[in-house]
Amino acid sequence: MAAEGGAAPAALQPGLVVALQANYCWVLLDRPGPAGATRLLCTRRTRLAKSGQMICVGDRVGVDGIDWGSARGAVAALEPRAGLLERPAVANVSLVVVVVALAEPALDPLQLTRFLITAETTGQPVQLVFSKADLLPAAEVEAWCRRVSDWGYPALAISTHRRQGLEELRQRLSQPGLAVICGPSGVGKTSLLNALCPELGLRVAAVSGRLQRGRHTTRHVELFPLAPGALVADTPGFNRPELPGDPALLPALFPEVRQRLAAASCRFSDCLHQGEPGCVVGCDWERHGWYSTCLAGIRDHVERQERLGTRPAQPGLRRRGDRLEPRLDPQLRQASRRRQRQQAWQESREEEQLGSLSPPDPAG
Ligand SMILES: Nc1nc2c(ncn2[C@@H]2O[C@H](COP(=O)(O)OP(=O)(O)OP(=O)(O)O)[C@@H](O)[C@H]2O)c(=O)[nH]1
Ligand SMILES: [Mg+2]
Ligand SMILES: [Zn+2]
Repeated sequence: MAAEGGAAPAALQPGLVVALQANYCWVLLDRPGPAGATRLLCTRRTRLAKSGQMICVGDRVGVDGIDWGSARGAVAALEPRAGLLERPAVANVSLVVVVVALAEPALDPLQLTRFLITAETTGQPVQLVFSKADLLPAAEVEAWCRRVSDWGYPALAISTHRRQGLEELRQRLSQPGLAVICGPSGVGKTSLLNALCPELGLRVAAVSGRLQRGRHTTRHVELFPLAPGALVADTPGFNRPELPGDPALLPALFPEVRQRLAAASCRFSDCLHQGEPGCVVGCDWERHGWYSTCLAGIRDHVERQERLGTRPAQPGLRRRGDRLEPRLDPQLRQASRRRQRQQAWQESREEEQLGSLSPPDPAG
């Protein structure tokens, strides 16, 4: 690989990060190189690492120092991102597909709400998919679909076993852009990709234990082409999505609130819609209780951070030891992959130990 620095910089080869592997990433080049090479295993230039810029699957990058013989190179530039899903980390997302099973594991509306909140933080369209429709009577499937439609999410009910709903899903995923499939472990995210593209032959595994939880079969985010210009990301399942760090961000992440605020504005500009007299959002919507639970969770988290002195003193600044540093653009912030790995590992340990009966912790 070429040395860093050097004389006149060679033109960068543009490409897309399709997978990460330890300290390397796989880049799919926009234009094939000599002998038709399209995928390069790349390191990351130290100046990118020093600027704190994490590379995510879905990032558009510029590669230099290419050794065509061994199909290796180095990522030297990172293009600005349009939409970032924080966990699982995927950049330039244009559609977030939240998949939850109707059974095995049982559908938990609060957990689903937390996935929807995470999906909404991208600012991109969200498609809800109910998997394993073969495990419930049709009337119950329909009841779930009506219920979430009232939340603002028309859902697709699918079954890979019965090949039900797959063509509708294929159409949705074949739109140009990058669709990311996320949801709890064991709901059948990878199975549905296999059903759409049998040639992928991705690994899936049966759910296990009393609670029929997933076994964290998919370990890495990876992009697959589904149609011209349409990529789909399979992601590792996890069970407890985090909530935003600021209570004021929460209302806009609920379609029910957005819809009510579009029709009339609230009397209070900083209203958190907790049933105050005169609040236009009110409490007469199904998820209001979970909205309040999430809000309380975020507030507890903020209080805990303030007590421990780990809360940023001012927006735009963050505490590092006893220093305050400018907060990086959240789009480019170094997300703590290690923390996410630890959490996934912890979750799989908990599940191995027969799973716990406690509901997801609203404080994240
Ligand atoms: N009954 C039923 N089971 C299904 C269906 N689709 C997938 N499964 C089963 O669900 C289990 C988990 O499937 P996976 O595709 O590995 O689940 P995943 O969401 O990718 O799980 P992680 O990779 O751990 O996040 C497997 O045993 C599948 O056979 C379905 O439509 N109906
Ligand atoms: Mg999987
Ligand atoms: Zn209000």
